[in-house]
Amino acid sequence: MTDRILLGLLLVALIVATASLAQTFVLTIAVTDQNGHIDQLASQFGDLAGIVSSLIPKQNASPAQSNVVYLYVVPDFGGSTYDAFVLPQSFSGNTPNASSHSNTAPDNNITVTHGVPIKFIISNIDTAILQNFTNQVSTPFTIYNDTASGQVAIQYTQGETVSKLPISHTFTVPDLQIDIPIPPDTMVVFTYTFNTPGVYSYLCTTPCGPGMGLAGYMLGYITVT
Ligand SMILES: [Cu+2]
Repeated sequence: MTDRILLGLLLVALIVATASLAQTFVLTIAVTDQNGHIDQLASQFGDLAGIVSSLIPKQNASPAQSNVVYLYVVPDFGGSTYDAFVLPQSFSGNTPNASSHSNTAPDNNITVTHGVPIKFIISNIDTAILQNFTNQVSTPFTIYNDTASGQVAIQYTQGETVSKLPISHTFTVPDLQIDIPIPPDTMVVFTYTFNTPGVYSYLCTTPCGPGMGLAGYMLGYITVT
């Protein structure tokens, strides 16, 4: 019985508090309104609960999945010679010690949704030329390069052959025939639609050091949901 009274009192207090909050809100709108449309605004903003909830960031909602994936290629990211694919959110400015087995590998795993075009933007700050790349283009891509005469974008279309292109690394998904060459000091952009949910490894096939084939460095996983 006492519990019910307490609950009732709490409910009344809550109603009073909400009502006074509503008044404050309407008053604020009235003051800030310069056109004198107070009544209109008041009725327009009558649904206070709806307004307030729309103003509060939905912190518990799952993060919106972006259809753009930004990826850095960072030479010596894990210490000397340990090059890596690095997600912007994982780049802290510190160098993880890749040769230490006790060290947790950086998270460079990517999650995307199947059936929608995903744009990959890969920024490579490595200036090393480690291999010449030759292959037929399966997934079209564009290489952006800064030259003495300005920025140059070179597009590679499906079916054409790339011949002896000097590269630092590749972005390769063996299961999906994605094989994108990454020349030194460039940005490489391509769009791919993953059709089947699953987990796919992405890696660099250029002999670029001990980061090659090492999860968190030149190897990561793409989860397609
Ligand atoms: Cu590499």
